[in-house]
Amino acid sequence: MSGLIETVLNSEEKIVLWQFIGELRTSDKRYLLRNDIVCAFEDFCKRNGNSQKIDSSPLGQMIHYTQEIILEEESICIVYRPKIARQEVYRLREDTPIEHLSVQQLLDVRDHFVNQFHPDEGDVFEIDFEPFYDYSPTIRDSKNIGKGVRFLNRYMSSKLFQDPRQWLETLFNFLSLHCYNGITLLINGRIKNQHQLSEQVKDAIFFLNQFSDEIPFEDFRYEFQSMGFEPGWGNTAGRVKETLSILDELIDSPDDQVLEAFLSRVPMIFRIVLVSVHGWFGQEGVLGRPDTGGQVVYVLDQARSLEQQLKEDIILAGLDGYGIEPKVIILSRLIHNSDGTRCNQRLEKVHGTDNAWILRVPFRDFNPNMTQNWISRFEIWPYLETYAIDAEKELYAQFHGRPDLIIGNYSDGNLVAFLLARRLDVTQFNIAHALEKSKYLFSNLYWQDLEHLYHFSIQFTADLIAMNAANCIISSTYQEIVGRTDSVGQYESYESFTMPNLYHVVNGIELFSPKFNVVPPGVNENVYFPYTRTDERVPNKREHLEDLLFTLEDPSQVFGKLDNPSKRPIFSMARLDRIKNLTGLAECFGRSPALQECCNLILVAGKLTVNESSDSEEREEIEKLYRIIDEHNLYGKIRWLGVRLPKADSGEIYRVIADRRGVFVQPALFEAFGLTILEAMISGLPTFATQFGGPLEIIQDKVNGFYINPTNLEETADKILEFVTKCDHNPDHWIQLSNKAMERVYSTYTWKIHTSKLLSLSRIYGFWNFISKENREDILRYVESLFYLLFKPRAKELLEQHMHR
Ligand code: UDP
Ligand code: LCN
Repeated sequence: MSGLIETVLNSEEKIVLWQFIGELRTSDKRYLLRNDIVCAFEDFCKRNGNSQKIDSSPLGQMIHYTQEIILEEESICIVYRPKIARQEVYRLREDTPIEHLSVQQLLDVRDHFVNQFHPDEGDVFEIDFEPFYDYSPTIRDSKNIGKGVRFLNRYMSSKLFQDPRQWLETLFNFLSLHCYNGITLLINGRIKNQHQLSEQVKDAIFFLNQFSDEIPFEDFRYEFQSMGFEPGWGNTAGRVKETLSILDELIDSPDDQVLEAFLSRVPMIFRIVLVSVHGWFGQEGVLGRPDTGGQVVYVLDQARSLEQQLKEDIILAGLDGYGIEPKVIILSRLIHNSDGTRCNQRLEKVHGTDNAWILRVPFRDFNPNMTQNWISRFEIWPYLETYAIDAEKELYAQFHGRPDLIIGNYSDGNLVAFLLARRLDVTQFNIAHALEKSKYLFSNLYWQDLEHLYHFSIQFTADLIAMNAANCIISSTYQEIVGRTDSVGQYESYESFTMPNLYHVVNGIELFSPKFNVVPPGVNENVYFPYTRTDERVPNKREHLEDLLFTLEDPSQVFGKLDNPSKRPIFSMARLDRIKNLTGLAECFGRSPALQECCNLILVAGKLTVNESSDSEEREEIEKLYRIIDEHNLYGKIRWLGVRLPKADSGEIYRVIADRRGVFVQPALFEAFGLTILEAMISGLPTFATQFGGPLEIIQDKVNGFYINPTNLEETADKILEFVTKCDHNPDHWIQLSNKAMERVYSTYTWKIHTSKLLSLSRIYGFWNFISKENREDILRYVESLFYLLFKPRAKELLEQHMHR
């Protein structure tokens, strides 16, 4: 048992604990999550004049690490998380010894809580991935989670180097594989086996010693070829010699760093597919629509940056003269009824690139009412398997062959990436962007009630399939994987959970697997840059946006006329979905006359009227926002822009707010990462962002921004008020914070850092895929059975519902 719990139960604090539990029982809630527990405990301590208990006492600490409390008739069940990625479950009764519960028992307790525990009807299906992770090593220390590649290199090198003869053969086979459109790369048939490889490498280094470093590869290409070497080692004698020397070291005295250095140079990635299926995927006029936000921004920026980096790598490898051209394809869906967007266009070049494309493949017309139109990400499942089959053919045609790497995005894109990678035998990477399971609280426990709206039974199954099949998972933050000491990670929430009456997951993902790597995104620095760079800003645009934000009277675009447009602006921009919680920010502002006294609230959200939307959450949020404005009489204090801004304008808008010394607030109930936070910060805006999710890692509280708890409206208003009051007294305070925000983004969140890391990973995980293929087959077979036996029948059922709509 945890020492801390033992201390509490063996001391007088036990009485206080039961008093607290007694108080919890007086409210209606029987299942409390951490935020509820901490708030209730703070309240309890304050009312009992015991505020010092909150943090410092053993009971306070125990509460701090308690993630869940389930109030049973005569006992309580607590889910205790003493460490990152470690969960313990206990049942406590007042006069009986504490009982330790297993994961299975916890899942039964949860089922029981929702009246779905039916042991007499037989056992529930259990999903357990643990036995399948024997193909892979596991990281021991949780602080190394997310640095998988480092660990993997060490593991691979120690394994490979245990048997040098076998290792050399593996290396030889791997090097013999590489070619591009019929052009052989690296080594040719003159090197017939591993022994010759080892000898020829030394001879080649000796041969290269006669040239000075800058001599181009072309000058010695033919002699080099006769020794068994083909292009791909470098563009100059110096670079070729360096690469061969690394290989020589890898053969003679290998270690993990040499392995990484060598693999990072192997020219094996030229053609990349980024799968992003559901959204309105376009370059203009799509942002702010339901389901289309940061993922589109991320994938477009990533595609641009990948193309650029691949070009640089090709030049460095000496391959640019051979007709070798990188190609990046963003695979999305073609939407026939495209509502003024380009989503009905099959092929579109990505702006600012030579060879990056959006390839849109339509869903098969099972049901034209659905498939010709935009389909919510929650409804898309029945169309994905056949989509993958069709997309495979189109990709083959576009690339004139197979891609070298497939990166999935979001649950649907990751599932398609799995199907494609399996069929094409290509390395699969996943990027979650957002795992809905963490976004919608209790989404698994109450899945049956929510199924008609969200179909989580299909989505969570798809998530399990794709995340376990992937060779590598890219996450934007560490907390996305395993949270922090006080919060559960997004992937961690898939470790064990119940879908009552459907299945129990007792081990859904190995969090300590080296497949996890944190590679944060960047921000497009041509669009989002500091407000201080006045010479790069376009005066007309600035004036136009000032008018739009603060004064323009045009009911078709803007709601609200400000009484005093010169007050400090509190700004937010997001899609109008429930979790983004723009309505929560309006409510917070509405309840604080002090904040209204010194600030205006400016919201940019895609729409103004319910008639413009077919999305149920969006319609509800629109109605709610009008209600809040009315209830708190916010007329004259708020402006709500229902516009979809062109990209360049969305950059300038943050700067205009910064000109007026405004602040940015991101009030989401949960935010997986939060690109708007990077955009606001790089523009120089002091930013207040939700403490639930990724922003916790982007911002360092009170150093370069602030955390807010969007469920605590009063505290949030006070935090903003405290800051703006300080800035009113001392304008330098705003400037100091603004500078720190900009520094934070430039030092940590750039696309250049992202892409070089991603490409290095793709080579290393590609190599691992090559050497571990056979060992991975059993996990892939298990994954496939979940796909065919669980996913497909449920997706088919959904299709039938669609047919009857
Ligand atoms: N965005 C926009 N107009 C809007 C709403 C959002 O241009 O009306 C952009 C915003 O600038 C950001 C992205 O959409 O680049 C939203 O990304 P974020 O990661 O913050 O959230 P998501 O929408 O992906 O959940
Ligand atoms: C989806 C989200 O919800 C955001 O939090 C991320 O920033 C975005 O995708 C890009 O990864």
